[in-house]
Amino acid sequence: MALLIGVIILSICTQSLKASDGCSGDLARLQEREQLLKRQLQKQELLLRRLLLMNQQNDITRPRSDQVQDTQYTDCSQVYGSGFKSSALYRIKPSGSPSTVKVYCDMTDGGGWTVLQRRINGTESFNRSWTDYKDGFGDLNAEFWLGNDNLHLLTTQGNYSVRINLEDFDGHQRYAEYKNFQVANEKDQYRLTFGAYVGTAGDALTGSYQAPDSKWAGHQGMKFSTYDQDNDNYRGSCAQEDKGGWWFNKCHSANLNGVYYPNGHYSAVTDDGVVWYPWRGWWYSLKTCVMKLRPIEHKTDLTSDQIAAPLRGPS
Ligand SMILES: [Ca+2]
Repeated sequence: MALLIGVIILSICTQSLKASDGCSGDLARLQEREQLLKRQLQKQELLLRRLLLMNQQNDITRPRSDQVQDTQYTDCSQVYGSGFKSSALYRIKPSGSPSTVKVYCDMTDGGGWTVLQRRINGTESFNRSWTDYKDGFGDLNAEFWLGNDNLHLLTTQGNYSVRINLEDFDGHQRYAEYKNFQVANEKDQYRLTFGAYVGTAGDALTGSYQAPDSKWAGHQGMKFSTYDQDNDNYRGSCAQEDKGGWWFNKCHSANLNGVYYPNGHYSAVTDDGVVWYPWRGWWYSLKTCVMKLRPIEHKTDLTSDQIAAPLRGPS
């Protein structure tokens, strides 16, 4: 608008007061002003283009436009099966979910994993309320909890495995996988049940590595607890003492929502670190932890991986 007014004044000035010295001064100032406004406009257009580009790059990776409206994936395994092989954010709609849910799909380890929890650097507090754990919290590209309602919907729409990838501060990696991982609804305090274990990190969830421990340390059949809702088997509150929400017993042999200690080894009043007991014990807090879900019938598309490999560059 300022530019337009400037041009009009400029035009009037030029036509009616061509010979006037005073007008020449005004004319020069207006021309200067016009150039300034043009430069500002160019800057703003450039900024807008950059913002649009950033938005396109950072936004949810959407399925091809012809599938956006028609296809609703119930989990990341279906996203993978439809040809989307990049680990990124996608929208899914688990059966029974009132709305779509933004999730991080992990397409490594055979692909098709819906990530439910991630710890990488301690930026997010996991000492959160019942409502926070119910709805989920954090940043899907960094540290987060997907939410207990989503966990319930996902794990009850089929037969799901959970895979837990762990890393310590020396760069060593281990994993644990459980079949038939299922989280009950809120009425049943998101009770946890799971089946057979395979892996390299040790079977912390059943606590069966030492038979007597499973009675108080195992997590099979445990309800979820937070600092404001104590559903554990301990006379006190495990969630308050161990500072995170979890399926506590009396209290745990795995506490993956515990306090993030930046150096691994720690000392505290209770074993409140990011703990996976059978691997590094109660007094070592892990560096990274990712928990992810996939239906047991998931099919890894090896053919496309094998085809994709030679296409990386001409030989
Ligand atoms: Ca208690």
